[in-house]
Amino acid sequence: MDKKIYVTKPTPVEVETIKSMVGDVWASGQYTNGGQFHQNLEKALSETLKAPYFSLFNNGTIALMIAIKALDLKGEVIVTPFTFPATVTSIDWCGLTPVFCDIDPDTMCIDPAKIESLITDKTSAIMGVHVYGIPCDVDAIQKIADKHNLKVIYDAAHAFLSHIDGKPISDFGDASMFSFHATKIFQTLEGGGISFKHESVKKKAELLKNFGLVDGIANSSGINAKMNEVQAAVGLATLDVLKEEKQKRQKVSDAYDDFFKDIDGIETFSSLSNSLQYYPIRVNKKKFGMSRDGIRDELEKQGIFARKYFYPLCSDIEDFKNHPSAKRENLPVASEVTENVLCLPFYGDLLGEDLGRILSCLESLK
Ligand code: T4K
Repeated sequence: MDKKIYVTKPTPVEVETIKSMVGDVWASGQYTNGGQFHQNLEKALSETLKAPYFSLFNNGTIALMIAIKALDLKGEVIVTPFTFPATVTSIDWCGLTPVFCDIDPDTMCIDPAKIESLITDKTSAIMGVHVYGIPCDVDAIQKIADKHNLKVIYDAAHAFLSHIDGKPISDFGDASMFSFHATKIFQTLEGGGISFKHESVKKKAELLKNFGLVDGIANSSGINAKMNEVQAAVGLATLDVLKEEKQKRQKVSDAYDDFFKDIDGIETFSSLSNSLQYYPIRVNKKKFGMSRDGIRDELEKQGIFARKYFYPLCSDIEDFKNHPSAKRENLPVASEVTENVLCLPFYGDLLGEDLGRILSCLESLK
């Protein structure tokens, strides 16, 4: 069989560059706790994301939990079920209750029109996900939050390069979390970052991520959520190659768009997202003649591993499924979308033979 093609591949950095940077970390003798690489990366990302109050963390999931704690959220958080489990489990791990809200059929993000009916006297926040980097309806969400005095957190795990009419995605909400997992276009092996709206909340998060220590003494209930120096070094090296990776991914995205433009029953989303993180398609089985699962299986037979991000819904997770908001009848759009979306392989190195293989396999399914 031909070589396997996976849904993604880490953004390539020359191994010699990594060896040299890790060598520098080693030579410095400072491996973690906010060393020079951490400081340099935090500053560089703050500039890249145009996020003045930006902090680094050891992964995106813990970063979300820190955002919840730093904003002092309590009770219930209204959240989309169409996301990676980490969005919802971070709420649960902080001792809060996730309340599921249906999604918009066009953007697949939380539907603002369905939020207000879920607000109770226990609601403290709305957590939207810019899924696949497609921005949530941030204005409508903020209006609801202002009216009911709620905080807004965005899970921007997929939205590193996203912007709305030229405004950086980190401008919206009280906090936006970016994942720097190895599968993300900008990566630090594991890692995450948060852009905060207010400096005071960033300062609190900085304490929480380092055991709550002030001058070596814990004065609040913190945790260890620090990014280490090797992660930060990988991040700095990855930033240097980001432009090239973006250009290549844009070409892959254009090639997919071109292929799908005349195909009935396949919807694409590149016009809604500028994150270049995933290439999702939505399959209309009746019109295309084959289901999402059918396409996935056929690709797999050829060694091409597309992924059902995000199936099943988070509202189907055993620990959450008995909450009234988790009932399928309350989530009709999400229930439909989760059955029909498939993320095709998407990364710069696909250009050429591998992309050709995927397209000819898809061609044979038409
Ligand atoms: N919120 C949202 C909306 C998220 O999507 C995520 C994570 C989070 C929060 C949490 O952020 P982190 O705590 O992770 O920072 C992957 C990632 O592990 C996860 O970060 C990501 N979302 C999720 C959508 O995808 P899996 O279980 O699908 O990963 P895995 O290991 O199957 O990797 C997918 C493919 O990538 C593999 O088939 C091959 C390739 N790959 C993967 C790794 C790890 C590589 O080529 N090299 C690698 O090192 O979750």
